[in-house]
Amino acid sequence: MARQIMHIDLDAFFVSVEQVENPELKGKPVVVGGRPDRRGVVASASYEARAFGLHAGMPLTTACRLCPQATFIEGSFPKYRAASQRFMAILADFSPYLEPVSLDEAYLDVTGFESIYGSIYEMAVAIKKRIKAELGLGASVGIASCKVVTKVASELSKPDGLLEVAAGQERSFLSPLSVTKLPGIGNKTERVLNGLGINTIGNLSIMPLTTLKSHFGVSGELLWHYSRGIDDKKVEPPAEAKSISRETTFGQDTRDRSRLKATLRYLSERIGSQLRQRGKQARCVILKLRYADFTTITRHHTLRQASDSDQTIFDTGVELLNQALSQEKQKVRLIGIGVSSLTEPAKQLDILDLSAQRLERLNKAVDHIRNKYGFTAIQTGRTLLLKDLFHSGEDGYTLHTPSLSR
Ligand code: TTP
Ligand code: MG
Repeated sequence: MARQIMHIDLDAFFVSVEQVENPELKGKPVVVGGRPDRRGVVASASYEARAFGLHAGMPLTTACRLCPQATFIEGSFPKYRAASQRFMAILADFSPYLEPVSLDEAYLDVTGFESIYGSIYEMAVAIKKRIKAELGLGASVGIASCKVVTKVASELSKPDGLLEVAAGQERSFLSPLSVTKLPGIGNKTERVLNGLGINTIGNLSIMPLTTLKSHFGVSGELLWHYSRGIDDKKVEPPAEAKSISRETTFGQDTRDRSRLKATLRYLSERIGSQLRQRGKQARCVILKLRYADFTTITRHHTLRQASDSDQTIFDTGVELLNQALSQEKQKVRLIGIGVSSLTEPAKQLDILDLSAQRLERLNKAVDHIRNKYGFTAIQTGRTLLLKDLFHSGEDGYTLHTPSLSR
């Protein structure tokens, strides 16, 4: 039996959440990502702003030049995360076969569900209605027999769209569209394809498989299948994250050790708190630095014993930072820290290791207060310095990252 899959993606997600909170922004050019005089890029642009050429990833300064009348909003990740959780909960009510892809995007396997809703199309209408009624947000939905076609269809139908591609029509639906509509085709791949005389997905679908493989390796095979509307991938529940990382860009490049360390301390605390919330420990700590000339390096260190302690993550990060700075004289533009090789916590702490037990109790107490009163309710001496660097909100400092990641 042919599968029936939906791809659901919220329209101008971050901006729309702001418009729900602030209805006078509806119907206007709005940008979330930061104030125009700051460095950074557009995270989300309203469709009215897109009419001026604005899009995600564009530097804010360019966005402001093209559309000075737009409202620029810093954005608040916790708000978007909360909206995302409610969005996913609505989808999970419709089918248990849910695969969240990002905050505002998910696949739903709905094979056989037409008996409940009359048709899959009607089911999609019901999903859109609930999202609108409960969250005030617009969603676009693609329906087809495989994931890649649903994704192209939802994108094509935006905003507030609904597009169903009938079984058997996958290839003819894709054929006239530009190759850039296929997921995974960035500027570089597009240039190579154009060089081969391929502009539409139809052009791509008649290329010999061997030609595509010779240019793109295994991805060539994937492209060849996609172009014919073939994608066997299942809708799968999310795998557990294999790593956690946090990073931020500085307002001004710096080599000031106390600033760098204060930021590292804050990021380490956020990671420690995430680890403990998920009941995980990490074996590997990774430091990321981007220097003034945009050179980016990562350095990692494997711990002898897995840990979820802020202090251990921070200490390891500082060691890696000192090593890196001794080899490079440039100022730092971005600093990030991450952990990987996540494991279940060791069953029992060594009962003789009183300091480890004390540390665990302290971490628990801090997490408890932060869950109740917000992340900045407790600050360590070192992170207090950050007050001058970042805006402090209820959920912590607002970091400057292109994706507004926590
Ligand atoms: P998208 O779904 O790609 O974009 P969108 O929802 O703003 O607009 P639409 O789907 O209607 O085209 O991304 C979802 C959110 O993810 C977006 O609102 C903001 C965030 N995001 C970033 O922070 N940085 C980015 O570069 C992109 C593409 C998205
Ligand atoms: Mg979206």
